Amino acid sequence: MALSNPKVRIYVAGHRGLVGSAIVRRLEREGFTNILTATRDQLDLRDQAAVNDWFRANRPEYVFLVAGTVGGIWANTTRPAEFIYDNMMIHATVVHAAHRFDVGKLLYLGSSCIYPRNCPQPMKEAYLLGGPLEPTNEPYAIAKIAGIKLCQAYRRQYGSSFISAIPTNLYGPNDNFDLESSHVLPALIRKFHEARIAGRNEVIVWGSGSPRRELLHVDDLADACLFVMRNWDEEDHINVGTGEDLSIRELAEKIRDIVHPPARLVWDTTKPDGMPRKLLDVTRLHDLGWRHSTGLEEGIASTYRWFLEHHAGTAG
Ligand code: GFB
Repeated sequence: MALSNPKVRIYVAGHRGLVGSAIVRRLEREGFTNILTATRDQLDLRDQAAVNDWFRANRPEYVFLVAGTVGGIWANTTRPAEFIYDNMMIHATVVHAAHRFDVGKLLYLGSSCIYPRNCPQPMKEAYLLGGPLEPTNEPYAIAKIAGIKLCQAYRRQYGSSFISAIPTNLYGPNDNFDLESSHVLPALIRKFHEARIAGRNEVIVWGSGSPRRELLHVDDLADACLFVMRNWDEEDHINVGTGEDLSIRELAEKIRDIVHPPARLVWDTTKPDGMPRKLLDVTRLHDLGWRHSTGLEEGIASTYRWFLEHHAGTAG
């Protein structure tokens, strides 16, 4: 069945996460009625036998493989074993089961941290494996690169229609706001919010403020995922981003201006900067006809509203 038939069976692996929940919302909005999901308790995606049984019983026709152990720079630095093991296993079991049980098409998501640390900017798809990786996220990046190579290998050997997209840094509803494991944008929303509630006018921001990041709202990513599922069927991966970046200092100032304007930024330079810059070259996606639609200020404001509705009671 085509991805226009509302009855087509679509498995979203990782439906409770930032990305998976956005894809489910997007699919529901389009009227799909057979969206398949499984919680961690129902299915351990690291267990090949369990994943095979689940695919045999549920027979998905399309798979969005967006499950994994993810986190910000500190989680990557302090939990490298989980980041490499969980992700290598999850990617392998799902790709293998998708092949065994004849999935029509699978979309796998990588991450912009898979490009070399000193990659020329903006980063074209062809720059993958052109140099050493950023040490703070090397285990995660290796697992993500392996996922892309899995999709390519199954396509080459078995003709599987498995594709990979590489999203830039993401944010939005259902993000992780835990200060130890989150990414910079949700962490700073929470830090400025807590300072505002406590009447404090200083907020600690990690690193030097000079690294640059490109940020994409997860609803735009979900839109792009459906778009590439429908419009891309190549061995090569495809970048998904906005094509624009800003420094961490500029990002922190934007978040401050929305959440707690009187606050002053205090830099904790004992924390790592990570990759100096990772701006994706999105020419390939733009040429196919897709562009993001959520501006950064608008996205920060709506994510802050989401945070207020879902977390503010516990966070400050
Ligand atoms: O978002 P983030 O954790 O991930 O950090 P990466 C981005 C930048 O923001 C780094 C700085 O330079 C951080 O030092 N930063 C400033 C902060 N204040 C904070 C804060 O309070 N919390 C956090 N988390 N950062 C991760 C990778 O890299 O991003 C993964 O480790 C993955 O592999 C993911 O690719 C998208 O962009 O540095």
